[in-house]
Amino acid sequence: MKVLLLSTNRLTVPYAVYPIGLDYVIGALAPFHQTQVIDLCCEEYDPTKLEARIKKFAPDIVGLSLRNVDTSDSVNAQSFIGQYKDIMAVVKLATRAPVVIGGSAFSIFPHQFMQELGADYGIVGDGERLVQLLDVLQKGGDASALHGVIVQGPDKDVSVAFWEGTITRAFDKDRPSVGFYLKNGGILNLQTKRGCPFKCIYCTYPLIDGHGVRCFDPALIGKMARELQDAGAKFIYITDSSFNADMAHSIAVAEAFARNHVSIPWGGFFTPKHLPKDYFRRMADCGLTHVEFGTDSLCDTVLASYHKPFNLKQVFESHQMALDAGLYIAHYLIIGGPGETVQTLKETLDNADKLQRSVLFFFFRMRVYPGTELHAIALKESMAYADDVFTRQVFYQTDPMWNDVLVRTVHERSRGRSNWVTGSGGEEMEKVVARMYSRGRTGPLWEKLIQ
Ligand code: B12
Ligand code: SF4
Repeated sequence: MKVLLLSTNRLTVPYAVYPIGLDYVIGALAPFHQTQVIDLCCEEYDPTKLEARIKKFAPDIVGLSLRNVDTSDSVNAQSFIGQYKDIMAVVKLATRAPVVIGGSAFSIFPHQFMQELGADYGIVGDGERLVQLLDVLQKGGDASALHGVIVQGPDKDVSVAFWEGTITRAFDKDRPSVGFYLKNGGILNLQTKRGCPFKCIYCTYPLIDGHGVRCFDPALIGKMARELQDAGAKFIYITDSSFNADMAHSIAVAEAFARNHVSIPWGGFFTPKHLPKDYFRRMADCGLTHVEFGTDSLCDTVLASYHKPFNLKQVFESHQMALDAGLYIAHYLIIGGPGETVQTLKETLDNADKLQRSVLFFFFRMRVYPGTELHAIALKESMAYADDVFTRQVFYQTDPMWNDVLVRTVHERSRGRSNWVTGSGGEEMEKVVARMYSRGRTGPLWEKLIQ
């Protein structure tokens, strides 16, 4: 079949992100089907041109990749649902081929997206399973019987489903869109495993990738990293929910980078839990440069309330180890979730002062997603706003006055500190990053803010 895959993400905050998910979808489809990718991040959006391109390819099936529902940032709030509806309208105008939707945004809100966009099919979880859906469609079978697949029509219960075949990434350096990412920051990304074993109250990641950790073969990952470098990447971002969730695997991957002579800098998300003493030193020896800690709070009471798998002592120890290894460090904090009070906020800000040489990204309030413990808490606390978390970008709140206090307190304390950033920085940060990329700078660039 001729399969058109459309990456609908056009967000360039904090920077444009290579649509790695489609590489995996193509990896599963490639031996059996002809695929073409249109990446809407790489060009000025023009519905007429898009319609013409779709007509020219004349697909038998269209796959829409939906990455972000919204910015998940209460200070720079923006929803993308309207944008996806517009794109869907163009697709429908251009072709009568069935449309399948998938991607992280879809996996979080499958029923809602099916209804809003009027797609024919949806795949929750691993997109590799598109190959199974196409097989059923070609044979005239019942697609709704496939686990993790939704069809248009009456709602059926659906939960994340995984691909049990070999996971293969079909990265093609000659795909026209690759050049766009190389020119705009030079960051290409890499996945080394799927899933996260932890259970933080607000987190959607288990809805997308599951709780079970599925590690990829380090030898293959090392080769892929080298392929990205040879294609011209200037930085590799590891997309795993938590790179060190499986400590031994993360070390094996880093060593595979070294064996494959990967010499460009790389980074990813880490959990500041108990680490072997030489962990970051070994990582740094294999080229790791940027550590992004999903810290959330610097107060033990709040960490416990958020169900984080670490305590404050471990945050400071991990930070020090990363510092000693000469790494750039960022901490992501979520202010105002369940358990936050004036006192806990003060404790977090006082402790933030003690974290030397790092960037702190402050997100205010927690975005409420269905299927998370936070959603159950919000409903239990009778928060009227918690029943429509899709179309409204809903954030946990106990009292609106309290939210103002949070934001004001952090803003006052962050005055004069360029390394304390609100959310992902919004438009202002987007402009600065774009300007630096146009002058040839590469990588995530947040390290420039370190004081
Ligand atoms: C790594 C990451 C980042 C990194 C990306 C770095 C980089 N260079 O890649 C950084 C930190 C920069 C980042 C930024 C943001 N992120 Co982010 N990020 C992630 C994370 C952890 C992994 C994404 C990833 O690459 N996964 C690996 C690939 C292989 O998986 P995938 O894309 O989901 O694709 C699979 C399936 O979804 C499916 N699939 C994909 N496309 C299609 C298409 C079809 C047709 C089908 C059938 C299937 C299918 O098949 C693929 C293979 O199985 C996810 C959480 C998660 N676990 O998914 C959040 C996540 C995607 N991010 C999210 C958000 C909100 C953001 C930001 C908007 C935050 C902000 N305000 O700054 C920005 C947006 C950036 C941008 N320009 O788009 C949300 C999106 C959902 C939502 N809440 O709206 C997520 C889900 C986290 C969350 N809070 O819930 N992010
Ligand atoms: S460690 Fe990170 S990815 Fe894992 S559950 Fe907690 S917030 Fe989610």
